Amino acid sequence: MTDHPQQSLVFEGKSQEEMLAAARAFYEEVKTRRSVRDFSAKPVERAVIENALLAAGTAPNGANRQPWYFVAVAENDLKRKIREAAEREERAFYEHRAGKEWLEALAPLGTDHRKPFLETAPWLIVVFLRKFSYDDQGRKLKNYYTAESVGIACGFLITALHQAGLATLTHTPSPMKFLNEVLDRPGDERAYMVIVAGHPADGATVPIIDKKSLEEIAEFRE
Ligand code: IYR
Repeated sequence: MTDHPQQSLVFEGKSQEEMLAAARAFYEEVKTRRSVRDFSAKPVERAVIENALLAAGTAPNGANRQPWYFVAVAENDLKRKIREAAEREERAFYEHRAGKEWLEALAPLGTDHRKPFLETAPWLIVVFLRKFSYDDQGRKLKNYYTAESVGIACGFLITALHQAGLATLTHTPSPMKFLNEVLDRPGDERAYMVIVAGHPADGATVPIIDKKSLEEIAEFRE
């Protein structure tokens, strides 16, 4: 066992009925989330984003190194720079890098290199992955399971934003190195994802797609 200080777990249990009702209600809620590509310019107050980021920061992660850093961008000039750089990368992706199979997979989504939402949406949350931490003396420490940890934090973030009543898009321009430059982040941080957040535009549409059934994604061995 460890010498590290411990405290009693604070855990609110539920009855069987409450548990099933809560599990169902959560599913009903999260299944209404859709990736939105058509945003309104309607502002979202910073405190909403702050709380969603606090929720993201509670994610389980390797050795509690919390290997993430979030830059929440609302500033118009920065959003424009991000859009311009992302569209340059995306153009190269759609014209050269993607290949036929990938383009076919994307066809139902109707995406192309144009990313106007990067300027229209009130918030772009740029998520960085930190391969290393630094202790009080500035010594470099390895972080662990960084991709898993940051992925989970992004899941929390998207879910927090959704339940707050916001639309999101997980955007992954590739390569994302330009984000370090535009946002002045150190070279040992890797841009992981851009989460676009705001209100959907009036009349926004989303592709008709379906989710796999439980039988397709899971099995039980009891
Ligand atoms: N990053 C590109 C392409 C793209 C890739 C996947 I996989 C998607 O699910 C959606 C888009 C873009 O943002 O257009």
